[in-house]
Amino acid sequence: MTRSSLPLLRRLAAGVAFFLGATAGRASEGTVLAKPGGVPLAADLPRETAVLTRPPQVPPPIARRHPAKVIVNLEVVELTKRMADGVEYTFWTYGGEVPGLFIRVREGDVVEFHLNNHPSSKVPHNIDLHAVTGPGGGAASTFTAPGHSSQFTFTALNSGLYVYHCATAPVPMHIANGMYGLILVEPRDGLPPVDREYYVMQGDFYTQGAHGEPGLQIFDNLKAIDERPTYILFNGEVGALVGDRALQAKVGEKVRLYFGVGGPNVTSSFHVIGEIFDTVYSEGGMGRTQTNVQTTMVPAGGSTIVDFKVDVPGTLVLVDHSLSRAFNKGAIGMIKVSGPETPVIYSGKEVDEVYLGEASDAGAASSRREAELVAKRAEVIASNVEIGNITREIQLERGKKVYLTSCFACHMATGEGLPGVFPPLAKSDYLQADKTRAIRNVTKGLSGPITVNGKAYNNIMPPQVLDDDQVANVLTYVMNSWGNDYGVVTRDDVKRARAGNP
Ligand code: HEC
Ligand SMILES: [Cu+2]
Repeated sequence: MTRSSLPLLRRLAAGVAFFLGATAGRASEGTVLAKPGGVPLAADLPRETAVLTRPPQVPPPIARRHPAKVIVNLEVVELTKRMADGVEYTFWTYGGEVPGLFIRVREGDVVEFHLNNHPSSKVPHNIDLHAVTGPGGGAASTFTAPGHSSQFTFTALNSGLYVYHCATAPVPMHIANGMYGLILVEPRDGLPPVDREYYVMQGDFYTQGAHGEPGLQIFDNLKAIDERPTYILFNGEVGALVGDRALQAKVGEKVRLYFGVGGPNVTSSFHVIGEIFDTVYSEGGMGRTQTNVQTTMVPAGGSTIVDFKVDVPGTLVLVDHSLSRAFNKGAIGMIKVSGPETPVIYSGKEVDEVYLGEASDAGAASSRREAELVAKRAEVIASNVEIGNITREIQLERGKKVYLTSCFACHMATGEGLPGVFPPLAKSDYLQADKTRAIRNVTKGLSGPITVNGKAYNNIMPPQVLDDDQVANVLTYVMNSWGNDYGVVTRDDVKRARAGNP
Protein backbone atom coordinates (compact mmCIF):
# COMPACT_ATOMS: atom_id res chain seq x y z
CA MET A 1 0.00 0.00 0.00
CA THR A 2 1.50 3.41 -0.94
CA ARG A 3 1.43 6.42 1.31
CA SER A 4 -0.80 8.37 -1.01
CA SER A 5 -3.50 5.71 -1.21
CA LEU A 6 -4.23 5.85 2.55
CA PRO A 7 -6.08 9.17 2.65
CA LEU A 8 -8.04 8.03 -0.37
CA LEU A 9 -9.13 4.88 1.48
CA ARG A 10 -10.13 6.98 4.47
CA ARG A 11 -12.19 9.20 2.24
CA LEU A 12 -13.82 6.18 0.68
CA ALA A 13 -14.63 4.71 4.10
CA ALA A 14 -16.10 8.00 5.24
CA GLY A 15 -18.18 8.08 2.08
CA VAL A 16 -19.55 4.60 2.75
CA ALA A 17 -20.38 5.56 6.32
CA PHE A 18 -22.10 8.70 5.10
CA PHE A 19 -24.06 6.69 2.56
CA LEU A 20 -25.18 4.15 5.19
CA GLY A 21 -26.17 6.94 7.56
CA ALA A 22 -28.23 8.59 4.88
CA THR A 23 -29.95 5.34 4.01
CA ALA A 24 -30.82 4.68 7.66
CA GLY A 25 -32.05 8.24 7.98
CA ARG A 26 -34.30 7.99 4.99
CA ALA A 27 -35.38 4.49 5.93
CA SER A 28 -36.69 5.80 9.21
CA GLU A 29 -39.14 7.88 7.20
CA GLY A 30 -40.35 4.72 5.57
CA THR A 31 -39.38 5.69 2.05
CA VAL A 32 -36.32 3.71 1.06
CA LEU A 33 -36.35 0.34 2.75
CA ALA A 34 -39.11 -1.23 0.79
CA LYS A 35 -39.04 -4.51 -1.06
CA PRO A 36 -40.68 -4.48 -4.49
CA GLY A 37 -43.97 -5.33 -2.71
CA GLY A 38 -43.74 -2.17 -0.60
CA VAL A 39 -43.22 -4.01 2.68
CA PRO A 40 -40.33 -2.59 4.77
CA LEU A 41 -37.39 -4.82 5.64
CA ALA A 42 -38.00 -5.42 9.33
CA ALA A 43 -34.32 -5.94 10.13
CA ASP A 44 -33.54 -2.35 9.16
CA LEU A 45 -36.37 -0.63 11.02
CA PRO A 46 -35.60 1.33 14.18
CA ARG A 47 -36.43 -0.83 17.23
CA GLU A 48 -38.43 0.20 20.25
CA THR A 49 -40.15 -1.53 23.15
CA ALA A 50 -43.88 -0.92 23.46
CA VAL A 51 -45.13 0.90 26.54
CA LEU A 52 -48.02 -1.18 27.90
CA THR A 53 -50.51 0.27 30.39
CA ARG A 54 -52.85 -1.08 33.02
CA PRO A 55 -56.54 -0.24 32.64
CA PRO A 56 -58.00 2.39 32.67
CA GLN A 57 -54.80 4.06 31.37
CA VAL A 58 -53.84 4.21 27.70
CA PRO A 59 -50.26 4.52 26.36
CA PRO A 60 -49.47 7.96 24.90
CA PRO A 61 -50.26 8.64 21.23
CA ILE A 62 -47.52 7.59 18.82
CA ALA A 63 -45.62 10.67 17.67
CA ARG A 64 -43.40 9.06 15.05
CA ARG A 65 -44.48 9.17 11.42
CA HIS A 66 -42.48 6.18 10.20
CA PRO A 67 -42.76 2.44 10.83
CA ALA A 68 -40.74 0.77 13.56
CA LYS A 69 -39.98 -2.68 14.83
CA VAL A 70 -41.93 -2.76 18.09
CA ILE A 71 -41.14 -5.31 20.79
CA VAL A 72 -44.12 -6.33 22.92
CA ASN A 73 -43.51 -8.30 26.13
CA LEU A 74 -46.70 -9.62 27.68
CA GLU A 75 -46.81 -11.99 30.64
CA VAL A 76 -49.69 -14.29 31.53
CA VAL A 77 -50.27 -14.49 35.28
CA GLU A 78 -52.96 -16.46 37.13
CA LEU A 79 -53.87 -14.68 40.34
CA THR A 80 -56.59 -14.44 42.97
CA LYS A 81 -58.01 -10.99 43.59
CA ARG A 82 -61.10 -8.97 44.37
CA MET A 83 -64.16 -9.34 42.15
CA ALA A 84 -66.51 -7.49 44.53
CA ASP A 85 -66.45 -6.61 48.23
CA GLY A 86 -65.79 -9.88 50.08
CA VAL A 87 -65.73 -11.82 46.81
CA GLU A 88 -62.53 -13.17 45.30
CA TYR A 89 -61.85 -14.97 42.05
CA THR A 90 -58.83 -16.63 40.47
CA PHE A 91 -58.40 -14.57 37.33
CA TRP A 92 -56.22 -15.57 34.40
CA THR A 93 -54.65 -12.36 33.13
CA TYR A 94 -52.39 -10.70 30.59
CA GLY A 95 -50.08 -8.65 32.81
CA GLY A 96 -51.93 -9.17 36.10
CA GLU A 97 -54.92 -7.10 35.02
CA VAL A 98 -58.45 -7.61 33.69
CA PRO A 99 -58.61 -6.47 30.95
CA GLY A 100 -55.00 -7.16 29.96
CA LEU A 101 -52.42 -4.45 29.37
CA PHE A 102 -53.23 -2.00 26.56
CA ILE A 103 -50.96 -2.29 23.51
CA ARG A 104 -50.50 0.64 21.10
CA VAL A 105 -48.67 0.42 17.77
CA ARG A 106 -48.78 2.23 14.42
CA GLU A 107 -50.08 0.96 11.10
CA GLY A 108 -47.14 -0.53 9.20
CA ASP A 109 -45.18 -1.40 12.38
CA VAL A 110 -43.53 -4.79 12.55
CA VAL A 111 -44.45 -6.22 15.93
CA GLU A 112 -42.17 -8.77 17.59
CA PHE A 113 -44.48 -10.34 20.14
CA HIS A 114 -43.21 -12.21 23.21
CA LEU A 115 -45.78 -14.11 25.26
CA ASN A 116 -44.45 -15.33 28.61
CA ASN A 117 -46.44 -17.69 30.82
CA HIS A 118 -45.48 -17.25 34.49
CA PRO A 119 -44.00 -20.37 36.17
CA SER A 120 -46.77 -20.32 38.79
CA SER A 121 -49.50 -20.80 36.15
CA LYS A 122 -51.50 -24.01 36.31
CA VAL A 123 -52.33 -24.29 32.60
CA PRO A 124 -50.93 -23.32 29.19
CA HIS A 125 -52.18 -20.17 27.41
CA ASN A 126 -51.77 -18.43 24.06
CA ILE A 127 -52.95 -15.23 22.36
CA ASP A 128 -55.18 -14.44 19.39
CA LEU A 129 -54.84 -10.77 18.41
CA HIS A 130 -57.61 -9.65 16.09
CA ALA A 131 -55.08 -7.14 14.67
CA VAL A 132 -53.06 -10.00 13.18
CA THR A 133 -53.51 -11.31 9.67
CA GLY A 134 -52.45 -14.94 9.95
CA PRO A 135 -53.44 -18.32 11.41
CA GLY A 136 -55.36 -17.94 14.66
CA GLY A 137 -54.26 -14.30 14.92
CA GLY A 138 -51.06 -15.58 16.52
CA ALA A 139 -52.66 -18.36 18.54
CA ALA A 140 -51.04 -20.99 16.33
CA SER A 141 -47.55 -19.69 17.26
CA THR A 142 -48.01 -18.85 20.93
CA PHE A 143 -49.24 -21.94 22.77
CA THR A 144 -47.11 -21.55 25.90
CA ALA A 145 -46.72 -23.90 28.87
CA PRO A 146 -46.23 -22.50 32.39
CA GLY A 147 -42.69 -21.15 32.77
CA HIS A 148 -42.15 -20.89 29.02
CA SER A 149 -42.12 -18.11 26.40
CA SER A 150 -43.17 -17.90 22.76
CA GLN A 151 -42.32 -15.39 20.09
CA PHE A 152 -43.79 -14.48 16.72
CA THR A 153 -43.72 -11.45 14.46
CA PHE A 154 -46.49 -9.76 12.51
CA THR A 155 -46.92 -6.58 10.51
CA ALA A 156 -49.80 -4.39 11.65
CA LEU A 157 -51.35 -4.07 8.20
CA ASN A 158 -54.71 -2.60 9.24
CA SER A 159 -55.36 0.30 11.55
CA GLY A 160 -58.18 -0.11 14.09
CA LEU A 161 -58.96 -0.98 17.70
CA TYR A 162 -58.72 -4.73 18.13
CA VAL A 163 -59.51 -7.23 20.87
CA TYR A 164 -56.92 -9.79 21.84
CA HIS A 165 -57.80 -12.89 23.86
CA CYS A 166 -56.64 -16.34 24.88
CA ALA A 167 -57.61 -19.10 22.46
CA THR A 168 -56.56 -22.14 24.47
CA ALA A 169 -59.21 -24.81 25.01
CA PRO A 170 -61.69 -24.52 26.62
CA VAL A 171 -61.64 -21.04 25.06
CA PRO A 172 -64.82 -19.65 26.69
CA MET A 173 -63.40 -20.57 30.11
CA HIS A 174 -60.07 -18.81 29.50
CA ILE A 175 -61.95 -15.69 28.37
CA ALA A 176 -64.45 -15.90 31.24
CA ASN A 177 -61.45 -15.95 33.61
CA GLY A 178 -60.38 -12.55 32.24
CA MET A 179 -58.05 -13.32 29.33
CA TYR A 180 -58.68 -10.41 26.96
CA GLY A 181 -57.48 -6.89 26.23
CA LEU A 182 -57.17 -4.27 23.48
CA ILE A 183 -54.50 -3.45 20.91
CA LEU A 184 -54.79 -0.14 19.06
CA VAL A 185 -53.21 0.07 15.64
CA GLU A 186 -53.09 3.82 15.04
CA PRO A 187 -53.54 5.00 11.46
CA ARG A 188 -50.34 6.34 9.82
CA ASP A 189 -51.28 9.95 10.61
CA GLY A 190 -52.61 9.22 14.10
CA LEU A 191 -56.03 9.96 15.52
CA PRO A 192 -57.35 13.49 16.11
CA PRO A 193 -55.91 14.71 19.42
CA VAL A 194 -58.06 14.73 22.59
CA ASP A 195 -57.38 15.77 26.18
CA ARG A 196 -57.86 12.40 27.88
CA GLU A 197 -57.95 8.80 26.77
CA TYR A 198 -59.23 5.88 28.85
CA TYR A 199 -59.39 2.11 28.49
CA VAL A 200 -62.51 0.19 29.55
CA MET A 201 -63.58 -3.36 28.77
CA GLN A 202 -66.72 -5.25 29.62
CA GLY A 203 -66.78 -8.96 30.42
CA ASP A 204 -69.24 -11.54 31.71
CA PHE A 205 -68.31 -13.77 34.66
CA TYR A 206 -69.80 -17.02 35.93
CA THR A 207 -69.43 -18.05 39.59
CA GLN A 208 -70.79 -21.05 41.47
CA GLY A 209 -72.03 -18.78 44.26
CA ALA A 210 -74.81 -16.26 43.68
CA HIS A 211 -74.01 -12.59 42.93
CA GLY A 212 -72.41 -11.14 46.06
CA GLU A 213 -71.87 -14.45 47.86
CA PRO A 214 -68.66 -13.91 49.82
CA GLY A 215 -65.50 -15.99 49.62
CA LEU A 216 -63.37 -17.38 46.83
CA GLN A 217 -65.69 -18.07 43.91
CA ILE A 218 -65.18 -20.86 41.39
CA PHE A 219 -65.92 -20.71 37.64
CA ASP A 220 -69.31 -22.30 36.86
CA ASN A 221 -69.13 -23.98 33.47
CA LEU A 222 -72.86 -24.76 33.25
CA LYS A 223 -73.81 -21.13 33.85
CA ALA A 224 -71.31 -20.14 31.15
CA ILE A 225 -72.73 -22.60 28.64
CA ASP A 226 -76.24 -21.36 29.40
CA GLU A 227 -75.01 -17.73 29.16
CA ARG A 228 -76.33 -16.89 32.64
CA PRO A 229 -73.59 -14.56 33.97
CA THR A 230 -73.41 -13.90 37.71
CA TYR A 231 -71.45 -10.70 37.09
CA ILE A 232 -71.13 -8.37 34.10
CA LEU A 233 -68.26 -6.02 34.81
CA PHE A 234 -66.24 -3.10 33.55
CA ASN A 235 -62.52 -3.76 34.06
CA GLY A 236 -63.01 -7.03 35.90
CA GLU A 237 -64.34 -5.79 39.21
CA VAL A 238 -67.50 -4.39 40.79
CA GLY A 239 -66.66 -0.73 41.35
CA ALA A 240 -63.43 -0.69 39.26
CA LEU A 241 -64.47 2.75 38.00
CA VAL A 242 -66.55 4.02 40.91
CA GLY A 243 -65.93 6.42 43.82
CA ASP A 244 -62.20 7.13 44.30
CA ARG A 245 -61.44 5.06 41.24
CA ALA A 246 -63.79 6.94 38.89
CA LEU A 247 -62.33 8.31 35.64
CA GLN A 248 -61.57 12.04 35.83
CA ALA A 249 -62.08 14.92 33.42
CA LYS A 250 -62.42 18.70 33.50
CA VAL A 251 -65.16 20.79 31.99
CA GLY A 252 -64.34 21.69 28.40
CA GLU A 253 -62.07 18.67 27.78
CA LYS A 254 -62.40 16.15 24.99
CA VAL A 255 -62.50 12.59 26.30
CA ARG A 256 -61.89 9.45 24.26
CA LEU A 257 -62.86 5.99 25.48
CA TYR A 258 -61.38 2.86 23.97
CA PHE A 259 -64.11 0.39 24.85
CA GLY A 260 -64.08 -3.32 24.15
CA VAL A 261 -66.08 -6.40 25.04
CA GLY A 262 -64.14 -9.52 26.00
CA GLY A 263 -67.26 -11.60 26.55
CA PRO A 264 -67.10 -14.57 26.29
CA ASN A 265 -70.82 -14.26 25.55
CA VAL A 266 -72.59 -10.99 26.23
CA THR A 267 -72.73 -7.99 23.85
CA SER A 268 -72.88 -4.46 25.28
CA SER A 269 -75.38 -1.67 24.72
CA PHE A 270 -72.69 0.84 25.64
CA HIS A 271 -73.98 4.17 26.92
CA VAL A 272 -72.77 7.06 29.06
CA ILE A 273 -75.59 8.51 31.13
CA GLY A 274 -75.51 12.29 30.82
CA GLU A 275 -73.44 12.46 27.61
CA ILE A 276 -73.83 12.17 23.87
CA PHE A 277 -70.98 10.66 21.87
CA ASP A 278 -69.81 13.41 19.49
CA THR A 279 -68.03 10.82 17.37
CA VAL A 280 -68.23 7.04 17.21
CA TYR A 281 -65.76 4.82 15.39
CA SER A 282 -68.19 1.91 15.24
CA GLU A 283 -66.87 -1.58 15.78
CA GLY A 284 -63.39 -0.16 16.33
CA GLY A 285 -62.93 0.65 12.62
CA MET A 286 -61.11 3.79 11.58
CA GLY A 287 -63.89 5.54 9.69
CA ARG A 288 -65.67 8.10 11.88
CA THR A 289 -69.03 6.55 11.25
CA GLN A 290 -71.49 8.55 13.30
CA THR A 291 -71.99 11.77 15.17
CA ASN A 292 -74.36 12.47 18.09
CA VAL A 293 -74.88 8.90 19.26
CA GLN A 294 -76.62 7.89 22.51
CA THR A 295 -75.88 4.15 22.72
CA THR A 296 -73.56 2.04 20.61
CA MET A 297 -73.68 -1.71 20.26
CA VAL A 298 -70.42 -3.56 20.89
CA PRO A 299 -70.25 -7.28 20.12
CA ALA A 300 -68.35 -9.87 22.13
CA GLY A 301 -64.85 -9.86 20.71
CA GLY A 302 -65.40 -6.33 19.35
CA SER A 303 -64.71 -2.74 20.24
CA THR A 304 -65.58 0.90 19.70
CA ILE A 305 -63.92 4.28 20.07
CA VAL A 306 -66.10 7.13 21.31
CA ASP A 307 -65.12 10.81 21.60
CA PHE A 308 -67.07 13.42 23.52
CA LYS A 309 -66.50 16.86 24.98
CA VAL A 310 -67.61 17.25 28.59
CA ASP A 311 -69.50 20.49 28.97
CA VAL A 312 -70.78 20.51 32.56
CA PRO A 313 -69.46 19.33 35.94
CA GLY A 314 -70.93 16.27 37.62
CA THR A 315 -70.83 12.49 37.43
CA LEU A 316 -71.31 10.74 34.11
CA VAL A 317 -72.25 7.08 34.43
CA LEU A 318 -70.95 4.37 32.10
CA VAL A 319 -73.43 1.52 31.69
CA ASP A 320 -74.42 -1.41 29.60
CA HIS A 321 -77.88 0.00 28.80
CA SER A 322 -79.31 -3.51 29.03
CA LEU A 323 -79.81 -2.09 32.47
CA SER A 324 -80.23 -5.10 34.74
CA ARG A 325 -76.60 -5.77 33.89
CA ALA A 326 -75.71 -2.33 35.21
CA PHE A 327 -77.86 -2.17 38.31
CA ASN A 328 -77.83 -5.86 39.28
CA LYS A 329 -74.70 -7.41 37.80
CA GLY A 330 -72.08 -4.71 38.14
CA ALA A 331 -71.69 -3.05 34.70
CA ILE A 332 -71.40 0.47 36.04
CA GLY A 333 -68.57 3.00 35.94
CA MET A 334 -68.19 6.74 36.43
CA ILE A 335 -66.48 9.78 34.99
CA LYS A 336 -66.24 12.63 37.49
CA VAL A 337 -66.17 15.92 35.65
CA SER A 338 -64.90 18.85 37.67
CA GLY A 339 -65.07 22.54 36.83
CA PRO A 340 -67.36 25.53 36.80
CA GLU A 341 -71.10 25.16 36.35
CA THR A 342 -72.55 26.03 32.97
CA PRO A 343 -76.19 26.70 33.87
CA VAL A 344 -77.12 27.47 30.27
CA ILE A 345 -76.39 23.87 29.30
CA TYR A 346 -77.49 22.19 32.50
CA SER A 347 -78.80 23.55 35.76
CA GLY A 348 -79.47 20.98 38.38
CA LYS A 349 -78.25 18.60 41.01
CA GLU A 350 -75.82 15.66 40.89
CA VAL A 351 -76.80 12.19 39.72
CA ASP A 352 -78.43 11.14 42.95
CA GLU A 353 -78.32 8.07 45.12
CA VAL A 354 -81.98 7.26 44.61
CA TYR A 355 -81.11 6.65 40.99
CA LEU A 356 -77.80 4.85 41.39
CA GLY A 357 -78.88 2.79 44.40
CA GLU A 358 -76.21 0.40 45.62
CA ALA A 359 -73.79 1.56 42.92
CA SER A 360 -73.69 5.06 44.44
CA ASP A 361 -70.74 6.12 46.59
CA ALA A 362 -72.78 5.54 49.75
CA GLY A 363 -73.88 2.12 48.50
CA ALA A 364 -70.30 1.13 47.69
CA ALA A 365 -69.15 2.22 51.16
CA SER A 366 -71.97 0.19 52.69
CA SER A 367 -71.01 -2.93 50.70
CA ARG A 368 -67.40 -2.59 51.87
CA ARG A 369 -68.50 -2.28 55.50
CA GLU A 370 -70.84 -5.27 55.18
CA ALA A 371 -68.05 -7.41 53.70
CA GLU A 372 -65.79 -6.45 56.63
CA LEU A 373 -68.47 -7.37 59.15
CA VAL A 374 -69.29 -10.70 57.49
CA ALA A 375 -65.57 -11.60 57.56
CA LYS A 376 -65.34 -10.56 61.21
CA ARG A 377 -68.42 -12.59 62.17
CA ALA A 378 -66.94 -15.66 60.46
CA GLU A 379 -63.74 -15.17 62.47
CA VAL A 380 -65.59 -14.89 65.77
CA ILE A 381 -67.71 -17.96 65.01
CA ALA A 382 -64.66 -20.00 63.99
CA SER A 383 -62.85 -19.15 67.22
CA ASN A 384 -65.82 -20.00 69.45
CA VAL A 385 -65.53 -23.63 70.61
CA GLU A 386 -69.21 -24.09 71.45
CA ILE A 387 -70.43 -22.68 68.14
CA GLY A 388 -67.73 -24.73 66.41
CA ASN A 389 -69.02 -27.95 68.00
CA ILE A 390 -72.65 -27.22 67.16
CA THR A 391 -71.66 -26.33 63.60
CA ARG A 392 -69.86 -29.67 63.32
CA GLU A 393 -72.86 -31.56 64.64
CA ILE A 394 -75.15 -29.87 62.14
CA GLN A 395 -72.65 -30.75 59.44
CA LEU A 396 -72.59 -34.40 60.57
CA GLU A 397 -76.39 -34.75 60.41
CA ARG A 398 -76.52 -33.11 57.00
CA GLY A 399 -73.62 -35.26 55.81
CA LYS A 400 -75.32 -38.44 57.02
CA LYS A 401 -78.34 -37.66 54.85
CA VAL A 402 -76.10 -37.20 51.81
CA TYR A 403 -74.32 -40.47 52.63
CA LEU A 404 -77.59 -42.37 52.87
CA THR A 405 -78.63 -41.02 49.48
CA SER A 406 -75.40 -41.11 47.48
CA CYS A 407 -72.77 -43.39 49.00
CA PHE A 408 -74.18 -46.25 51.04
CA ALA A 409 -75.24 -48.33 48.02
CA CYS A 410 -71.57 -49.10 47.42
CA HIS A 411 -69.71 -48.28 50.62
CA MET A 412 -72.50 -49.77 52.84
CA ALA A 413 -74.26 -48.08 55.75
CA THR A 414 -71.50 -49.32 58.06
CA GLY A 415 -68.76 -47.84 55.87
CA GLU A 416 -67.22 -51.30 55.48
CA GLY A 417 -67.60 -51.51 51.68
CA LEU A 418 -67.55 -54.85 49.87
CA PRO A 419 -64.35 -56.93 49.96
CA GLY A 420 -62.45 -56.71 46.65
CA VAL A 421 -65.11 -54.46 45.05
CA PHE A 422 -65.88 -51.33 47.11
CA PRO A 423 -63.15 -50.17 49.49
CA PRO A 424 -64.00 -49.44 53.13
CA LEU A 425 -64.35 -45.87 54.37
CA ALA A 426 -64.37 -47.02 58.01
CA LYS A 427 -60.78 -46.86 59.33
CA SER A 428 -59.48 -46.31 55.77
CA ASP A 429 -55.78 -45.36 55.79
CA TYR A 430 -56.20 -44.13 52.20
CA LEU A 431 -58.95 -41.72 53.27
CA GLN A 432 -57.00 -40.55 56.31
CA ALA A 433 -53.85 -39.80 54.31
CA ASP A 434 -55.08 -36.94 52.11
CA LYS A 435 -58.13 -34.72 52.56
CA THR A 436 -57.82 -32.92 49.21
CA ARG A 437 -57.52 -36.25 47.41
CA ALA A 438 -60.68 -37.46 49.19
CA ILE A 439 -62.56 -34.37 48.00
CA ARG A 440 -61.41 -35.00 44.43
CA ASN A 441 -62.37 -38.70 44.71
CA VAL A 442 -65.92 -37.56 45.41
CA THR A 443 -66.19 -34.64 42.94
CA LYS A 444 -64.26 -36.17 40.04
CA GLY A 445 -64.71 -39.90 40.71
CA LEU A 446 -61.93 -42.46 40.95
CA SER A 447 -60.69 -45.34 38.86
CA GLY A 448 -57.56 -47.47 38.58
CA PRO A 449 -55.61 -49.47 41.15
CA ILE A 450 -55.54 -48.23 44.74
CA THR A 451 -54.61 -49.87 48.04
CA VAL A 452 -56.75 -49.44 51.13
CA ASN A 453 -55.64 -50.97 54.43
CA GLY A 454 -53.25 -53.25 52.54
CA LYS A 455 -55.91 -54.62 50.15
CA ALA A 456 -55.89 -53.83 46.41
CA TYR A 457 -58.94 -52.38 44.61
CA ASN A 458 -59.25 -51.63 40.91
CA ASN A 459 -62.78 -50.53 40.19
CA ILE A 460 -64.63 -47.36 39.16
CA MET A 461 -66.33 -44.81 41.38
CA PRO A 462 -68.41 -42.38 39.28
CA PRO A 463 -68.13 -38.63 39.99
CA GLN A 464 -70.76 -37.56 42.54
CA VAL A 465 -72.97 -34.64 41.46
CA LEU A 466 -73.08 -32.67 44.71
CA ASP A 467 -72.69 -29.00 45.58
CA ASP A 468 -69.78 -27.72 47.69
CA ASP A 469 -71.75 -27.88 50.96
CA GLN A 470 -72.92 -31.43 50.33
CA VAL A 471 -69.36 -32.60 49.59
CA ALA A 472 -68.05 -30.88 52.73
CA ASN A 473 -70.83 -32.36 54.87
CA VAL A 474 -70.66 -35.93 53.56
CA LEU A 475 -66.90 -36.09 53.93
CA THR A 476 -67.05 -34.62 57.43
CA TYR A 477 -69.61 -37.34 58.25
CA VAL A 478 -67.44 -40.10 56.73
CA MET A 479 -64.32 -38.80 58.43
CA ASN A 480 -66.01 -38.75 61.85
CA SER A 481 -68.05 -41.98 61.82
CA TRP A 482 -67.31 -45.67 62.47
CA GLY A 483 -64.34 -44.86 64.65
CA ASN A 484 -62.79 -42.41 62.15
CA ASP A 485 -61.40 -39.20 63.63
CA TYR A 486 -59.93 -37.53 60.57
CA GLY A 487 -61.01 -33.90 60.99
CA VAL A 488 -63.46 -31.59 59.27
CA VAL A 489 -63.92 -30.65 55.60
CA THR A 490 -65.19 -27.12 54.99
CA ARG A 491 -66.90 -25.63 52.00
CA ASP A 492 -63.76 -23.57 51.34
CA ASP A 493 -61.69 -26.78 51.30
CA VAL A 494 -64.02 -28.10 48.60
CA LYS A 495 -63.84 -24.84 46.62
CA ARG A 496 -60.05 -24.89 46.70
CA ALA A 497 -59.87 -28.56 45.68
CA ARG A 498 -62.31 -27.96 42.81
CA ALA A 499 -60.23 -25.01 41.63
CA GLY A 500 -57.19 -27.27 41.56
CA ASN A 501 -55.50 -25.56 44.51
CA PRO A 502 -54.02 -27.64 47.33
C1 HEC B 1 -71.23 -46.75 42.49
C2 HEC B 1 -70.47 -47.09 43.66
C3 HEC B 1 -69.93 -45.98 44.52
C4 HEC B 1 -70.60 -44.92 45.03
C5 HEC B 1 -72.07 -44.54 44.86
C6 HEC B 1 -69.62 -44.19 45.80
N1 HEC B 1 -68.40 -44.77 45.73
FE1 HEC B 1 -66.69 -44.19 46.65
N2 HEC B 1 -65.66 -45.66 45.73
C7 HEC B 1 -66.21 -46.61 44.91
C8 HEC B 1 -65.14 -47.41 44.35
C9 HEC B 1 -65.33 -48.56 43.40
C10 HEC B 1 -63.94 -46.90 44.86
C11 HEC B 1 -62.53 -47.38 44.53
C12 HEC B 1 -62.16 -46.92 43.12
C13 HEC B 1 -60.88 -47.56 42.60
O1 HEC B 1 -60.71 -48.75 42.77
O2 HEC B 1 -60.07 -46.80 42.00
C14 HEC B 1 -64.32 -45.83 45.76
C15 HEC B 1 -63.41 -45.07 46.48
C16 HEC B 1 -63.77 -44.09 47.38
C17 HEC B 1 -62.83 -43.39 48.25
C18 HEC B 1 -61.31 -43.59 48.36
C19 HEC B 1 -60.97 -44.95 48.89
C20 HEC B 1 -61.18 -45.13 50.38
O3 HEC B 1 -61.71 -46.20 50.74
O4 HEC B 1 -60.82 -44.27 51.17
C21 HEC B 1 -63.57 -42.50 48.98
C22 HEC B 1 -63.05 -41.52 50.02
C23 HEC B 1 -64.93 -42.63 48.56
N3 HEC B 1 -65.01 -43.59 47.60
C24 HEC B 1 -65.97 -41.89 49.09
C25 HEC B 1 -67.28 -41.93 48.60
C26 HEC B 1 -68.33 -41.05 49.04
C27 HEC B 1 -68.21 -40.01 50.13
C28 HEC B 1 -69.43 -41.35 48.30
C29 HEC B 1 -70.78 -40.67 48.33
C30 HEC B 1 -70.81 -39.24 48.13
C31 HEC B 1 -69.05 -42.44 47.41
N4 HEC B 1 -67.74 -42.73 47.60
C32 HEC B 1 -69.92 -43.03 46.50
C33 HEC B 1 -67.54 -46.77 44.62
C34 HEC B 1 -68.54 -45.89 44.95
CU1 LIG C 1 -55.56 -18.89 28.55
